Amino acid sequence: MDTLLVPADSGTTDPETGSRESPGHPQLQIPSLTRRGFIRGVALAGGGLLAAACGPVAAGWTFGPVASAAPLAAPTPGASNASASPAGGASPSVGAAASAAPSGSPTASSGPIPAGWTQHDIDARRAVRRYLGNLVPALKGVYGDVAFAKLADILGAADDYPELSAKPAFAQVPQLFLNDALQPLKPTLDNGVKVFNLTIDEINQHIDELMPPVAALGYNAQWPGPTIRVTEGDRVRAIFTNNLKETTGVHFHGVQFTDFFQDGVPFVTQKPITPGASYTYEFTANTSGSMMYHSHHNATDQVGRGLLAAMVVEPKVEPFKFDREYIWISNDSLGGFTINGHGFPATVPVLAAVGETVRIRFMNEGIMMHPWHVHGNVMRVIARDAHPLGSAEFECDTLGVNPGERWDVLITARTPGVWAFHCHILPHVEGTNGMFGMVNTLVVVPEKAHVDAIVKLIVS
Ligand SMILES: [Cu+2]
Repeated sequence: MDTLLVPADSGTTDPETGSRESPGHPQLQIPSLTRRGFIRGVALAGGGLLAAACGPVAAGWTFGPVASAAPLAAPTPGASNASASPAGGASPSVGAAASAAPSGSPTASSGPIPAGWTQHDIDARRAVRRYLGNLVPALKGVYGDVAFAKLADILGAADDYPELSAKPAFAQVPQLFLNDALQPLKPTLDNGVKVFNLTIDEINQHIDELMPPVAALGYNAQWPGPTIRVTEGDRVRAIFTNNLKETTGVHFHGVQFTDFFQDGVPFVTQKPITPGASYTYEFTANTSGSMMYHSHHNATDQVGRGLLAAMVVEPKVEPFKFDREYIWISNDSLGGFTINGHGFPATVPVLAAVGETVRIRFMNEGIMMHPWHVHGNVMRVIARDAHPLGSAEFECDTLGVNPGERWDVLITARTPGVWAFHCHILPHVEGTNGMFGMVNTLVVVPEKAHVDAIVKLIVS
């Protein structure tokens, strides 16, 4: 089983403590792909796309109840994203925040608008161009000449557009998640206890490289924080050092504690963790499944700003068979509608070869329900909130995940293609400037070697 993938950030993990150094600005370098002669070469610096990424933004991005309520209201045509400014402005709605920057610059598109199109079409296409970036030329070797010709036509590759020479949007941001396989948070052992050392930090989070980074929070300077992965029956000790200027508390969500003072709720089971202080939680992971850890103090604000992460307790004997595993944490506060701390087109695709089965662990750390819909494929739902469904397993293509819930699904890839995979509350995913926010894809390729090649391309 490959525990997925994905672009490791350039941060480093201290082997002793598991603490991560913040990687700062994007460091990923993807080598240029062979252009295969379907366009003429263009030397275009990807730096042009990074122009907006400078200082962090605090004011105007601060999460508040007014902002959170905005996406639930009927969107006002033309007001949802085109006019919003994530860098300034007063309290943009989260919907506006999620969609404004990536495609809000019509001047970025050049050339005439094709007959029958509007600026919406130009912007919508550009978002997808940014999502795929310079992976597009590689798709010829994956899907073959006929399919590739169609894709190239759909994207207008003959225009030799700038994004064709740039890394995919998801490779341009730091702290790409799902990388615990590459840089796991390794515990130390103390008399059989697995000891995890974590920090709670103020960070600058790039929801999308075209957006100014947002002033966020993160465990070990990551949003989401590093996955804590243990085995059923393990004794776990998690030591958190609070580097914030405010108090906090950490709750392990889904753990069936035997000592309620480990439950992480300030003023119920503990005093809050003060700035500069450390606090130790210790418990036995008695049950297995998909769990989370997050702030349980001023949580609307602190979780909304990024104090959220996955905890996976492996069973002693894994009853399910799967080839790859993805953690999919949604949030809908600071930075808009995000999957693992990023919004489309900076979301990281799910990859699978035909015949492979992927396990996705949906975790909702937000304040709204999100119905995840996969195109062209079927999800077999195997567990809810770390409880296997057994004979109640079912299949669907749209699965609502409420705040606090974890749902585990298996998808067996059967048909090659780039399949949309998105929240189906439409204001969370698409606006007048095209798709944004909670949009991703399931990329099914014919051979496992194709997955390996794409991963290598991404992480190299
Ligand atoms: Cu949604």
